[in-house]
Amino acid sequence: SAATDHPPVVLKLGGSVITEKDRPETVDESALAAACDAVARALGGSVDRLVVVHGGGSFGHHHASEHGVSTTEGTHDDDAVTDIHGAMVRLNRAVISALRDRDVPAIPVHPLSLAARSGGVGGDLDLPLSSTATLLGEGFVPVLHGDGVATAAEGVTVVSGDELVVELAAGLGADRIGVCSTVPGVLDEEGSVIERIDSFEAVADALGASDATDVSGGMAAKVAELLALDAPAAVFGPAGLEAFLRGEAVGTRIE
Ligand code: IP8
Repeated sequence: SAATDHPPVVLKLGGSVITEKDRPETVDESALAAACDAVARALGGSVDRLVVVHGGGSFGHHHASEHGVSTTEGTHDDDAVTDIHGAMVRLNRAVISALRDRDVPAIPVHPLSLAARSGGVGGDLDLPLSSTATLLGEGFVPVLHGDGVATAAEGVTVVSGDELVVELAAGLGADRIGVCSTVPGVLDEEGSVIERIDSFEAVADALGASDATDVSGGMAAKVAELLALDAPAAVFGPAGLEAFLRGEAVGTRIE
């Protein structure tokens, strides 16, 4: 396995946190700056090793939907792949440069160049981790992102940042996982933050899924995947990032 001596923190920065959702390919500069400030303050202090994953926001998603590409619908059109991947690389550059401006040794890792769904849609994601693990061991902060991914029988499909987080956390033996989204945590039916989720049944109950078979998409599926990991996870909003990095309990803890 690619697990390292120093288990990393895996942090997802939601695409809707760091971009302006309604304006194509627009970074939310102040949100990105605040997130990178928090990361820079934590590194070398409360956080020893860190992997960052970011989502697509207004970069990846509109190109993907324009070309009819999703996690299950692929394309064989290289123009479509270039549009989607190109937009994600542009966002990745913005994230890397905001981190490097704060002396965080951030290095891009592009999933399209590494990963595959060799068993097709619904099969396991094959994400070789030796480059990420070695970068981590050498003191860098690898920054991955939602991207296109080679998919047997489909051409190229989308791999979401959330899927990457789960693979990275399992494969690297993460210490803890943070998912920074626009909401302050996993919300119950009344809109209050659920403090702790510790069982699959609790996920379904809390999120109002009528039975286990409903737990197939959206937040419930995300929570179920995080629950299956060994490491504790938390889902929180931008205001909780700093405290999460300090190791404090924030948002919804999934453990
Ligand atoms: O925002 C998807 O990543 P997500 C990125 O984490 C693309 O779902 C390429 C649409």
